[in-house]
Amino acid sequence: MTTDQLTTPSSFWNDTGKTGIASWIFSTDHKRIGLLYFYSTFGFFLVGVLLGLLLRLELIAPGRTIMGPETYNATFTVHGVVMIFLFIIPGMPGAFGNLIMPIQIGARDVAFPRLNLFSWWLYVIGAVIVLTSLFTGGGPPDTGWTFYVPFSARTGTNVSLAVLGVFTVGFSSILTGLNFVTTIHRLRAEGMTWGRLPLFVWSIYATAWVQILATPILGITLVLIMAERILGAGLFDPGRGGDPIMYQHLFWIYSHPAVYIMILPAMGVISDVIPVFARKPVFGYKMIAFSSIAIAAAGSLVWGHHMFTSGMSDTAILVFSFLTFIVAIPSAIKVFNWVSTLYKGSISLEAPMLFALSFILLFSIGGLTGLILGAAATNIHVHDTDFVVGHFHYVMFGGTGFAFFSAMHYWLPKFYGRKYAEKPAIVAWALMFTGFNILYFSMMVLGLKGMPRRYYDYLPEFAPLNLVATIGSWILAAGLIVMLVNLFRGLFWGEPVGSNPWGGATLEWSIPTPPPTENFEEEPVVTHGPYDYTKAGVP
Ligand code: HEM
Ligand SMILES: [Cu+2]
Repeated sequence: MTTDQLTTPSSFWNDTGKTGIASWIFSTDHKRIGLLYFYSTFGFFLVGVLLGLLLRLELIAPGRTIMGPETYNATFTVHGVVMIFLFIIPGMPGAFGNLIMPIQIGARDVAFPRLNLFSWWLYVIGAVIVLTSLFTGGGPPDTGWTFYVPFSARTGTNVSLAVLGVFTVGFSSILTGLNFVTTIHRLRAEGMTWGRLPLFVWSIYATAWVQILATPILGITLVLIMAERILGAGLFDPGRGGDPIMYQHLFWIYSHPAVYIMILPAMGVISDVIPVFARKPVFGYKMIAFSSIAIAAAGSLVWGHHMFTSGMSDTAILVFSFLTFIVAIPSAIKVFNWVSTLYKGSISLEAPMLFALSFILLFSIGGLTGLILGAAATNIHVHDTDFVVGHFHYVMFGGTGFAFFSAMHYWLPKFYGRKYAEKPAIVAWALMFTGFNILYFSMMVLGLKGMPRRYYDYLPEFAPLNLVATIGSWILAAGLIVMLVNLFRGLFWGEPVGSNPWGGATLEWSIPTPPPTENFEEEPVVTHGPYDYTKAGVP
């Protein structure tokens, strides 16, 4: 192809009307909004990475290295808040949910395009409020991303503003959920039955319900913190008849389901990437789709596993522990089905697939260590140690992060019309995979040995592994830089790609690259399932 891809007359890059920056920040096109979300959430990911590297640098040796205890507290809090509320929760639905889901169901846009734009704006406003909290009032919050009372009610740092920012971002998440549920119910093309929905759409659908049902609880909880701080309401202060444990319940009733907002769309990406690069229909389509819903439902009942040491009753501990084990079943079903899809496939190891395969391994390590934490007896020993930090980075970074990178390599060329170079992508993947495991495996071992989390200093016996972990973080960062340079150089100046570079059978591969403004010249009539590769490239 010799023509400049981005100037194809009908491409969404040229839709007329507004120009310049206004054509982006006031656009109601789901593709433009998807890219806005992509750049804003991924930008915050990079901010979070920088803070994470600073944490690791402080921990390279015992004692003070680059920052004192107060700064360390603020740094891990802002690292956590940025990564959770500004990157990983809004990232996948906002960026790839928006870019891909409407096309995969054969729609021209989401059900409420203007509400979609409003959601992005709310996200930006919330993010700006969070950033403002760092430089105003008593300075950056130092409570940890969980804002636990009574400390969060008393600390002089700027918790109120940070909480208001997170509250605003939460609204954005609820509205996105409503928009996506409506879109998937109402805007599927003719022939796009529920049994033909790509698994990514199923996962976005399950996620959207969690966004709608769980996020309001976080909203209320955050408002209560503000009431506590600003009005002295005494809701969580035992001195005034309040109950601090109540806060933990309210917080985790949202925040455990929120981990499914983080991981379900990632599982959807993997379910779409694995069959394409194994050149085989997905194994157990119905079970994968059903397990997304099962995870979303069962996951709503397990929040107490974050509170085993809080003084809950033995009955509550037993029930929450048992229910936690139940959630492992649908997750394991997915892993089994992905591995079965690989079995006897003709596997092609390009970048999206390498990231997807590492997702399976890293997510499995994250999930299995989650069971160690879910069992009350073992939990007590590793509670609040680096074992927990290792565990959740395996799930959130090794899982969702790597799935996000897979999606970036797999889907972004569709929107830019150009592709990254394969060899540097593989080098980047190898560096990241190696660095990641050195970093977080060391932290898990440290946790088992008793190294507590959220401390800027530690006993000398923990020094060697902390040094190893910090070196791991540099290898990881080096891989990240190679990936970014290669990916963006490719998207803007790389080799042009056609409409279906990977041979996929879902609808996004049946329209031109880059997609036209309204996706489909005429409404598609879907005649086959999403993994029927004999029909690749046709609706
Ligand atoms: C290069 C990348 C990263 C590095 C080096 C890093 C490093 C760290 C370290 C050392 C801590 C522990 C602080 C402590 O307990 O003393 C931490 C905590 C945390 N990280 Fe990361 N991290 C990275 C990426 C991520 C990602 C991608 C996510 C989520 C998407 C994430 C989410 C969190 C959260 C939620 C905490 C807990 C904060 C708290 O205790 O309140 N991190 N990180
Ligand atoms: Cu949980």
